[in-house]
Amino acid sequence: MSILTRRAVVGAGLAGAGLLLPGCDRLDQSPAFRETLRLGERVSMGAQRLVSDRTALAREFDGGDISPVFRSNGTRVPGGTDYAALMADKFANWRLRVDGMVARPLSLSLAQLGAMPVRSQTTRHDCVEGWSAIGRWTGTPLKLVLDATGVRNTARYLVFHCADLYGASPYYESIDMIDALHPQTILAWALNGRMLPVENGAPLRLRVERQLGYKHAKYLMRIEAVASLAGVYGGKGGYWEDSNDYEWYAGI
Ligand SMILES: Nc1nc2c(c(=O)[nH]1)N[C@H]1C(S)=C(S)[C@@H](COP(=O)(O)O)O[C@H]1N2
Ligand SMILES: [Mo]
Repeated sequence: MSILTRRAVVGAGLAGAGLLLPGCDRLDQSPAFRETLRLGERVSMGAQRLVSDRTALAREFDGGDISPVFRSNGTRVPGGTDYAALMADKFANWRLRVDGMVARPLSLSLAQLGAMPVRSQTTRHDCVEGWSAIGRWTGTPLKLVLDATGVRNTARYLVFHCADLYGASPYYESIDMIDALHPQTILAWALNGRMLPVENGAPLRLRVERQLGYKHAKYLMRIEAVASLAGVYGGKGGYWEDSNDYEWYAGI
């Protein structure tokens, strides 16, 4: 911001408060100057809105608001012998890989995730297919996992690789670092006080509460930090983005 604009903004603020400074009076009359001021305001308000919107919290509900049934959508149980074997021993042999652009790749068991600090939140899930449900999710804040693995600051996205296939393509999703570090972004292993049911993504699913349902990847197997989404599967950042042109950023 130039000194002229800075002075002008201060002057305008005082004018708005009914304390117009005499020295600013003439400058304030100039149409060109007024235009510059309006433009400056628009730009900074736009930037402000962008930042605050992305970091604001999603609404949290009370226990009494929890839906009697949290319906399942998409895959209800991943096919294939690998997932069947994991399910058979209640996910004792399941591991979450965290790799890509990280200093220390990790392989985390459910017990290890459960031993980390926990967050619970009662939120509304909105699916593009036109239904919503309120549930209480409990899990590990994603930020803590990222801190443990040392994500490089050149990484721009996280890719969530899932256990289920749609034909030959695995379900996957991705988010940027603003959502990754958001306090309500958790790796959930419980729903409504019980271990996550298979139909809702056992043993672990993403909750990214400021976005629509399809971003909340279920059946997580691997989180990969990348600089670009271009080389990942179809390149659009998610299964539905690749196959049906869904929006990559599905903010609500
Ligand atoms: N791995 C995987 N994740 C997924 C899906 C899926 O089919 N497979 N469906 C998505 C969609 S469209 C929605 S609305 C939610 C549904 O979550 P729920 O089954 O717990 O209701 O999961 C999302 N995550
Ligand atoms: Mo959905």
